[in-house]
Amino acid sequence: MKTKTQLVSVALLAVAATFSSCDKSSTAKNERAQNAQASYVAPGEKDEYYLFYSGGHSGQVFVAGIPSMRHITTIPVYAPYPATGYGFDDESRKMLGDYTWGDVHHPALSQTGSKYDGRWLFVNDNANNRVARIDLRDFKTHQILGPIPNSSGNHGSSFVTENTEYLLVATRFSVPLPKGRVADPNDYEKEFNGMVSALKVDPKSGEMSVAFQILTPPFDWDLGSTGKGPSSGWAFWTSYNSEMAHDVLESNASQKDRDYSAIVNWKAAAQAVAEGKAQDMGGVPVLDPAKVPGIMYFLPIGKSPHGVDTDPSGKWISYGGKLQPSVTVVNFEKLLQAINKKDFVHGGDVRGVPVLEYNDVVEGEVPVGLGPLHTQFDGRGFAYTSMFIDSNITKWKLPPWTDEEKKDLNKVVLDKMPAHYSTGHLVVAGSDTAHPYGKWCVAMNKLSAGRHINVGPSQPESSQLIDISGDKMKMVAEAYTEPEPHFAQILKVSEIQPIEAYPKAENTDPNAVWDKEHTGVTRNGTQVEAKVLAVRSRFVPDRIDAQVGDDLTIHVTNVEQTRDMIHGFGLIENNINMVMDPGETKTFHIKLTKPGVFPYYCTNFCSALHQEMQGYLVVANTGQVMPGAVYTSGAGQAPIPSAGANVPATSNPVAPAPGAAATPSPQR
Ligand SMILES: [Cu+2]
Repeated sequence: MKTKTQLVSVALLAVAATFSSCDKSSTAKNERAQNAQASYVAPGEKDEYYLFYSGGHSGQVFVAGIPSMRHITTIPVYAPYPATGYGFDDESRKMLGDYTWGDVHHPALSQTGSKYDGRWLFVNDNANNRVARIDLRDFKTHQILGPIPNSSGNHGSSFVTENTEYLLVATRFSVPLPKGRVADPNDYEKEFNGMVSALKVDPKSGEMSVAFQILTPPFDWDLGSTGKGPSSGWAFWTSYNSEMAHDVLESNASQKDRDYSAIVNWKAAAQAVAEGKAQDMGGVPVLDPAKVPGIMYFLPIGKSPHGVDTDPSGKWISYGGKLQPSVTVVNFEKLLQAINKKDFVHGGDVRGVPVLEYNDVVEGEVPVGLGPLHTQFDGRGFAYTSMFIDSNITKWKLPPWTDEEKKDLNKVVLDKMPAHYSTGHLVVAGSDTAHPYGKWCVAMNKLSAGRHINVGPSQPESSQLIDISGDKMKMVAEAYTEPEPHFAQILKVSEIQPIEAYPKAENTDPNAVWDKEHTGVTRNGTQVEAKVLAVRSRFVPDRIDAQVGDDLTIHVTNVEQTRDMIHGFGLIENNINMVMDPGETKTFHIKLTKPGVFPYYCTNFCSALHQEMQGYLVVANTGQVMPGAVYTSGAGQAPIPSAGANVPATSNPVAPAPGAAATPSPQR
């Protein structure tokens, strides 16, 4: 084992090597022209793939095209996004709950038969223990589940099973459970616990619910991967802090040469729950693996492993050894044999969870270099590992290996592509399915020092597009990436057909209005409800009357059925901006507290007369009725105002006194 000082000097050497290697990456002029052609998408032409990349603590998901690498849209998930009105209407406000941010890490496309089915994209929130579902029919967030009970730090998430039966997620932080219980961190080992959770996904609607959980020791679960083929029904997680330290983790959690991977039989766990073997904790059936054998095993993996990735065949599980210069390849068939034979480390269970013997199940340690984090696969037998310290992508060959290769696994390391700098995640198109597209790999770099023109202390991130179709990797393009990129998914554009408008026939909102006759404002006591229609280039009605103290609800239907004909409803000084796509109805509710006349206007450019698309919310004082106020229907309808009832809401300091002669304007 290397001492800490040795490790640091190795890291420093690596950084030096990185800086010298960037010279090698500068490409000759004709090569640059070829690369430009490979990633060039001419005006009017379209990209071949979607890249869905996580926006980290921006709380959003960003979509870029491949090969152009152009950022083409933002899907707001955990943070309000005025550009699409997300977080302003009642429905999205309710989804966001009390939070205005999230920490998106690992998007996962839904799968059927270990293949992307183009239905949903699930993304985790590490910060507030949630998972969201984006529908690829409209590229919008439709559900946010959580905070998940008994779960803190939803980092090892979200990983879909082969047919999207479950999303499997695990905790990064252990806390006293159930959440809300207080214990002293000094009693960490005794009082704190982690959890692996299975979230059920409704096969029709995609609706997620918490199905069951498995209690774990207080390790910090890091990343996960689901099985397929021979490893169908299984899932794998890495951990750091098998030392169970509660402070100075930088050193205290890096003591052991190996940390545990959790090997979870989720099918057996689901069966155990069905057989009533779980106990309720915070409303969730929780399995204790010490009492329910056969659902969880531990496998020691070196050192402070980070990524774990199952190859397309489902046989080889690759672990990035963060603090050791190799990727550990586990042979799942050997692993299953060891489990079936109960071939465990003698007397070496951890809290009742059997520990597998490393040498029984490991096929080899591939010497990829320094700082291996994540591995992706092209479906042709090759693997690509992101090297955080070496700052490159290393291509290597999956087993089966020849005897000669086994003797010296340096022989299976085939190519290295410098990346700038400190590659974190990488994604190969379709890598987590049984049918990768191969062709493109995107390296998402953590530090991009000097890759862009200077915009101040916060250096823009960068992602790099690598052609992996040949023997040697080829870097063809680089693009700015919105912060903060973690994992991504790549989907072929031809595999989905998002809608261009919400069909009128599918709008089931009871407050939708499609013609002028059904629009209007009703008043019941202090409840005022406006049904507004938006069409190029006006709102109907373009006047809404209410009073201070009223509960005002406004429903706006965009009656357009033409693609991209979007209208906004921005209400001045009331912090409201709804945006309605064609055929969509949105609602917001507001308690009126201040009198005044508040213009509302279309915030999304819609036509030559977009500027004219505006109206007035007239908020009179309590009990005061404006003479022009119109209520179309409803019990408790406001009385038809008489001239005597007209009392100005506020006195106008510049208006002439009643009866005074108007001052002639000198300008006319
Ligand atoms: Cu408009």
